[in-house]
Amino acid sequence: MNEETIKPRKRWITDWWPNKLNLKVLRQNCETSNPYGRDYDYISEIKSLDVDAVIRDLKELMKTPQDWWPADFGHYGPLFIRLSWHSAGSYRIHDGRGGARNGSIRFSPRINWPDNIGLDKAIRLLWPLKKKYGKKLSWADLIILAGTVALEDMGVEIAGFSLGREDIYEPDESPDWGAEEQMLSGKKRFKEGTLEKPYAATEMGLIYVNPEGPGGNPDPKGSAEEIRLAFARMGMNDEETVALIAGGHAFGKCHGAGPGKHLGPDPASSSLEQMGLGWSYGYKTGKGPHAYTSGLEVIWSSTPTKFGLQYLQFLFKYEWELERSPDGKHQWVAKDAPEIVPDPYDPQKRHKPRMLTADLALRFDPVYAQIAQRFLKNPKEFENTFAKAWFKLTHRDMGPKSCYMGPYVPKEEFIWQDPLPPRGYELIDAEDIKDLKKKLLESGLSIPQLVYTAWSSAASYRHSDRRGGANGGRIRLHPMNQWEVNHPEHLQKILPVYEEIQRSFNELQESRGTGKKVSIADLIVLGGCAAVEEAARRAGYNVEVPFSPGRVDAREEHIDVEFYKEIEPFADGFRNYFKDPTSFDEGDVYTTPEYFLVDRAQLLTLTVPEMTVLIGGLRVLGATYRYEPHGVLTDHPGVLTNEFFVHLLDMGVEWKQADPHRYLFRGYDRKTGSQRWTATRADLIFGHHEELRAVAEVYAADDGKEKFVLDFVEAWNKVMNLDRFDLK
Ligand code: HEB
Repeated sequence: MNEETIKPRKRWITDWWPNKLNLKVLRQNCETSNPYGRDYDYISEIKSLDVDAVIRDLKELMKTPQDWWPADFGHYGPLFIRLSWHSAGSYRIHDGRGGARNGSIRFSPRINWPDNIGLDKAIRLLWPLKKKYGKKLSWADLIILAGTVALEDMGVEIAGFSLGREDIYEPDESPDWGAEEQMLSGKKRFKEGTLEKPYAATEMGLIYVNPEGPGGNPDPKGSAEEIRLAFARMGMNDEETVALIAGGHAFGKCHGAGPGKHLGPDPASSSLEQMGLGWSYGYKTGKGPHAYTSGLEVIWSSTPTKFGLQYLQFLFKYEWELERSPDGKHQWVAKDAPEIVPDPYDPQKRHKPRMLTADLALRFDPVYAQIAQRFLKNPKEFENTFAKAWFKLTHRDMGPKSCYMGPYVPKEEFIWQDPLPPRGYELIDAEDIKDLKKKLLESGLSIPQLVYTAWSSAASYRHSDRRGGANGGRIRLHPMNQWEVNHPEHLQKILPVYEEIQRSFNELQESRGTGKKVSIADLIVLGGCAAVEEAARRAGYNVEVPFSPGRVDAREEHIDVEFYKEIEPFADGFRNYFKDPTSFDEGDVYTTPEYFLVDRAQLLTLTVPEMTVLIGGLRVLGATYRYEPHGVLTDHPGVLTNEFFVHLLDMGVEWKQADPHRYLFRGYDRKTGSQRWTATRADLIFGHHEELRAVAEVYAADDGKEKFVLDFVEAWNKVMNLDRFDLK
């Protein structure tokens, strides 16, 4: 029996039907996966963590080499920085997934990526500290803290650090990393300077770009092109990019002591007795001076455990000559330089400075070069820019500043944290809420309009990086008010209605001296809640839709404009929106609307039943894109009935394709042949897909009517409050 050749005993359903819409991402990490159980609350655990003790322990551990995996230059700092960077660096802006917050670098696929070779060892080196602090310190926090403390220990004035990343206990399968079966897919993905969304890596299995250059071609300018796009996908501009690379490669080395053919398989494929470590290397001792990670053999500076400018100095000072690493990979050596770089293990030995093709990009791209030259002249600016970019890199998926924890949270607030102004006025009370609901319902705005606007505002939230959501009322402002799916032309007319209600309410409160005010952000949500309540009443159910006031209105200066421009959705099954495939931008991914529906549901942390009941409700409420009838399978839109499910599962209706893209369908009465309905893929999937159908049946049943209303209200309330960190 050998781990690489073991044949699976059984086939999984996904092996037989790989194209079946996979709902697994909506069932990840349920309570039963977490060994700490339901009552565990990481956030309250870390309140009693002695962070300074952890930092002291880390500093000691970093400088205590272990025989089983020796430390280059006697310091694990560079390795830990690479670990943090690879944990955080696969974040991408388009879906906010892939970052450091859940510690998923410990699991497949990430732990097995060829770009992460060696990080299995880095994590294992940290195990004594994880063991010591147990439930008070997650792997996710420890990994980012390790890199940050390493920077500090080696001379960087860091910008701060926050705790608060809770671990998961199974792989995170929500990110779409790409369709390639093979790792290191070459240049295929990065075509003509574009990359499909949401990808950020130019090849499968990389964090960003191939260090040898595009597809292994040692072309520094081509590499710069790749770097620019890949780092933009991480939300980094040119300055941040230069600072990060030059700052990161101030430290450590590349590992490629011998030929790659001696390298063992990745952790998931390696033999049982390797105990989860991968890539054993059969060349000489296979570690320390004989280690193999990237197959490149490069030491950038003569002070690889000390922060400084040498990387940039060498980059511009020397002429670089292409050479091959001991593994035959392209790298560059400083032609006319003396042997000034120390050996990690032999104090007698010295080397010439070396660089990767991706490093030379910073010299041969004119824009990068200009920034790098400026950093060379202004070392303090370089250090500051690096420290801030590092902070952003490692914290940008943590959400607003109110989610930050611990003694080292910087005072400054950053635009990528979706800052909100302080409230500064009294909250409205239950009486006010009742009055305002009445006003909203009598304002002339229809139930579909009220619901659609509230949904558009709240469901912009994504849990992957805790951005978006109703708080801030960003839907009022550029660029979210221009998103096609948000109905810019309707919004222009709808928003003044909310503003008028706000004005008269606030004026009245002011004249009474109550100190109370209401925000548009709250009114938008409240309008949706009032409309849902009214629609339930019309269906014969007197339910109260919960509402928690306290949202504030952001102003233009609080908006990360570039970011919100970039993440405009091209699909949203909840509103039955799918951008016309003929007008897709370069880089938009074309796959099915139902795939994007599930993807969005995952970002909203919805379960399969929650997603199902929300679709059924939003449709009968008429809250569809452009208020089209697609999927509105009821003769009384605006009444909260279970009719979407009843009619969807009705065998008296026959569905037929209505357009060549197979996006739209028509439902005909089987007896009379007359057309009854139209619907999209995001509707019919609830009849087609066996698991979704199973849930739809529950709501379509004669005893499902009330359950439908109650479950819809609960799921609605969940979505409206996803970003209310102030309530938690
Ligand atoms: Fe880095 C290392 C690549 C960015 C930090 N890098 C490394 C290596 C490579 C690379 C290949 C080697 C590995 C081994 O071991 O062999 N990078 C790269 C690229 C990029 C980068 C391509 C993009 C352009 N880095 C980066 C950043 C950072 C870093 C951003 C941070 C900030 N790195 C690093 C470090 C190191 C590396 C620290 C060292 C490690 C050791 O020493 O171990």
